[in-house]
Amino acid sequence: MRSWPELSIPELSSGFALPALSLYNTASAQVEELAKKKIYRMYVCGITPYDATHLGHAATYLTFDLINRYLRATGSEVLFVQNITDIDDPLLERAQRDGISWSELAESQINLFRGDMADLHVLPPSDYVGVVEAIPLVITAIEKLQIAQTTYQVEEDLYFRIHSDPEFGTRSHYTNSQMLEIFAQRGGDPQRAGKENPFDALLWLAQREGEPGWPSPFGIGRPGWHIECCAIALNYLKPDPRDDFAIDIQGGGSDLIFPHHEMSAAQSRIIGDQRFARMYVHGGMIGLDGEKMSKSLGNLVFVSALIQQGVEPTAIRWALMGHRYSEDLMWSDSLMSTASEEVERLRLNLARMEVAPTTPVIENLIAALSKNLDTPEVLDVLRRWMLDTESGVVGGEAGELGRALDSLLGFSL
Ligand code: 5CA
Ligand code: ZN
Repeated sequence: MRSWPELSIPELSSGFALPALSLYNTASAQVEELAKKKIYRMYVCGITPYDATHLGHAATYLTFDLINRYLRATGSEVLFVQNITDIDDPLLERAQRDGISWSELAESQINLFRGDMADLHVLPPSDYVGVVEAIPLVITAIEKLQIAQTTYQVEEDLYFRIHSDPEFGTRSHYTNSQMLEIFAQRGGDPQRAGKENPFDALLWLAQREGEPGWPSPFGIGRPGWHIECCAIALNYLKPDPRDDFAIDIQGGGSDLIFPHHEMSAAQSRIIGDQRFARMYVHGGMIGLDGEKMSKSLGNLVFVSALIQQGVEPTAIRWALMGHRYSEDLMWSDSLMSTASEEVERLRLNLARMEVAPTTPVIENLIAALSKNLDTPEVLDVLRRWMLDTESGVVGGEAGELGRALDSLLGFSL
């Protein structure tokens, strides 16, 4: 699938040393340093294209963009892959409700998403992969699970024995009853008769009447959700078999911790004979009117609507950076208007002939980012610099700061 256009990133001057990036790893429940490496492999779960792009999506992709930008600024290469769940139950349900074809709905939403990501200055993935185009890879992945004797059939559908992975559950840390409840809420089928274990994951769903299907050795049907992400990640990120983990970062919002990332990791472990991700990094949920922003609730604020109202994308980034990525945020219009004012003030300060010293500002914002993306501190560092500049402190170089803000924060000023 076509990605969105590449952006040029100004180089940080070599005078700035970037410490190793620390991130909160859901699997270890600790903030950990990501050891310096030449190549990082990052997989971020992409949209199901039927209601793009709301601020929850924007927050999640902004988080991984900041990680991408930081790791690239250290001089490393970042292989970054993202999927599109362009066939799944919710997409089919929405298409049916609206009386359009699922593929047209997906295509229009993917186009919207690409435009929004480009507007938001999110660096594009090295590979942007739809599930439909990845079906041959999914089939090969399922065949590997079959060879390892970890699959079984329930009627015409195929399941994975989740406990084939001895580490099942260790990435998400929920109790059995919590897992049961969440699994049922997030697309799982713990009650289905014929399953060996309630948590076993659907690998291949036989074609249902009125639904699309693709030929496979397991019959005509379509992939289950979790297998799509591990098949795409393992194929496009090309893990090094000598590494302890197939990839460095598995990312997404915290709604994916269980079952999605737990199940993908379990399947991947059998397919690749390697532990899946070194770190599981999750963004908090963005909400509106007291509830998580979600398509099913319909309480959405769209990036495209904000931009149409004249909000500048840098202000959207600023507004979302006001809270720590891992925490939930209740959105309000006042966050947007304050962010727009602060970004305008930043622009005016960068345009001054004389500005307060900039090198320590860049050092401080690098330090804040390195500490589990402390973006509230990043904004405070910039606010202190604006105050100093406005009160007549001199000695800085606005161009140097503007380039650092572009390269590390994706600000276009
Ligand atoms: N296609 C699957 C992942 S394979 C999916 O979850 N799609 S999604 O469209 O529902 O979400 C896309 C990404 O945005 C996911 O990483 C999800 O965790 C994140 N996300 C969804 N809603 C929110 C929200 N309200 N706040 C923050 N992130 C969200
Ligand atoms: Zn996913």
